[in-house]
Amino acid sequence: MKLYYASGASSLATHILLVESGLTFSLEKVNLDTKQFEGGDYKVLNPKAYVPALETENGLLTECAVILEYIANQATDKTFISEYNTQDFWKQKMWLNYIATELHKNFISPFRTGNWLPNTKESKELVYQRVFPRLKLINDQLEGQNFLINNQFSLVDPYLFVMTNWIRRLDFGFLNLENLERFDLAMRERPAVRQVLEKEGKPHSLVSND
Ligand SMILES: N[C@@H](CCC(=O)N[C@@H](CS)C(=O)NCC(=O)O)C(=O)O
Repeated sequence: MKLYYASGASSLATHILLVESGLTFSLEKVNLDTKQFEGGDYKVLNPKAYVPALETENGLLTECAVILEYIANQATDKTFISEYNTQDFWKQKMWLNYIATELHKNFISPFRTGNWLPNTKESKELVYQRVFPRLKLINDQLEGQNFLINNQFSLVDPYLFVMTNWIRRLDFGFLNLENLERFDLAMRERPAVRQVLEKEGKPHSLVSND
């Protein structure tokens, strides 16, 4: 498997789950500004022109939530995804979809080309207004637990971690989101998360791609 990623982008979630899973994979860094990677024009490979994308024996997969589900299904550790058609399985689906549609897309600036984070005071404020109530809902779910479902690490947590990492990057702070801060710190304690953050290094710029 080969993961196409950009530092600190939503691809971080898939990168973390790949390391957690112990599966063999390689990495290909994509420059989101130029849409180039070492192998050439990324748009030719993935016409959606965004990350993550995962090259698999089942073809090129896109959409972060789907890739997370794919990795969890390939892993020998079966704790990342619940058994099909159980209550927890559907809970995981709901949270993945919630993070993808209510959070991920709302973190994106409507004033930029591409799907990237806001970089002006005004756009940051607008994004904060949109994401705060949605983050608060998750914060309340996390009362008394470190991970989103049954206090056990699962495929949804790396995706949520991308969001808490963006809270930090955008300097939003965790006021009234203290459970989310605790979650973020618990994630940072995981060896896989540390390893991936170190490997990805400095995140993709907030100032380019306007
Ligand atoms: N619907 C896609 C959205 C992916 C997406 O928005 N990726 C962003 C990074 S977080 C990206 O690559 N944007 C390209 C750009 O801004 O040029 C998914 O859920 O994976």
